[in-house]
Amino acid sequence: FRRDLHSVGIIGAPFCKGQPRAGVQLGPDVIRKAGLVNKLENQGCMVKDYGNLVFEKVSNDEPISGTKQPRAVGLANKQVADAVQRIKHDGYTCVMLGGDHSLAIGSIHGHAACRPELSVVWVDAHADINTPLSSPTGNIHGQPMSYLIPEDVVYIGLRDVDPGEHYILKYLGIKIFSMTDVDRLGIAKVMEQTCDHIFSKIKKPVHLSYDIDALDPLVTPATGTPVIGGLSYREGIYITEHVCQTGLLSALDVVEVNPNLAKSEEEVNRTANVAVDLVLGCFGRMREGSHPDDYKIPDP
Ligand code: 4U7
Ligand code: MN
Ligand code: MN
Ligand code: MN
Repeated sequence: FRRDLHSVGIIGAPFCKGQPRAGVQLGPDVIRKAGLVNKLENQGCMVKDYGNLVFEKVSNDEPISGTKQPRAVGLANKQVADAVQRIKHDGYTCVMLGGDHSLAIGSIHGHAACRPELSVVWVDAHADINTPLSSPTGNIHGQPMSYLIPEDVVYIGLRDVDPGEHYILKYLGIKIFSMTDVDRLGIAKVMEQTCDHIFSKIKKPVHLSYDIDALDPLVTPATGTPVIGGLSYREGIYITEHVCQTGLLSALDVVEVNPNLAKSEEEVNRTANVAVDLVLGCFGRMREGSHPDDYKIPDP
């Protein structure tokens, strides 16, 4: 029942230009307002909140061969990469709160600058591996993986993959656990096999990129591209508990929370609370409970 000491560095990235729906830039503050920092501290974490990045307006950001707002996305990701690099350099496990998923370009790039051997676990309804040529929408939040070349990648939760993306995944032989695989194997086997895959040679630092739309829309309704048939709350949390137990989590993204797309205040809170629970699961929260090493039963 050991409680590990986690030091957590949080960076907010209030950015929405990797996709067309306003509101996802409010994600970092909505997640903080659900009590993220306090709850992490209450479970024994050392937390430093680096605040929110400030993104300057980019004018004349015309599409380039269908790809939308490429300059704004490029500049924002440069800032995210620098921030993540700084937080890793300061010795923290980095938590990047999005914002849309295009920000994973900078988050993983900055992380890889400090930990070149990292592996990626991508939890998402979508594969986000469209190239500018294969993309049906031109939205860069559907493309980040195509700009990244980590060696070890595992996908979990896929259920809405474009034809071009499916071709790329098969062509490159990328390990995927679709929702069909989650149904067949159960989440425990999926996580066992995920770790077998990424730790087959050496123990590598893990970058967990968690798109909130991996969960079922009933669990996390406030998001831009919801897809029916997603992970349950329990499966979603199990992933974080398992990654935590490896002791190798080095950076985490929580992205695509969009409070403007909720049908009620309750849906905003539901989504934000689940986002917080995912972070807590990554940093030692166990559903069976836990206690500090030096815990003493109170005297009568
Ligand atoms: B998210 C899509 F075409 N594949 O490329 C695309 F269906 O970060 C959706 O996972 C991408 O939410 C979803 O635009 C991006 C579309
Ligand atoms: Mn998604
Ligand atoms: Mn995504
Ligand atoms: Mn989305």
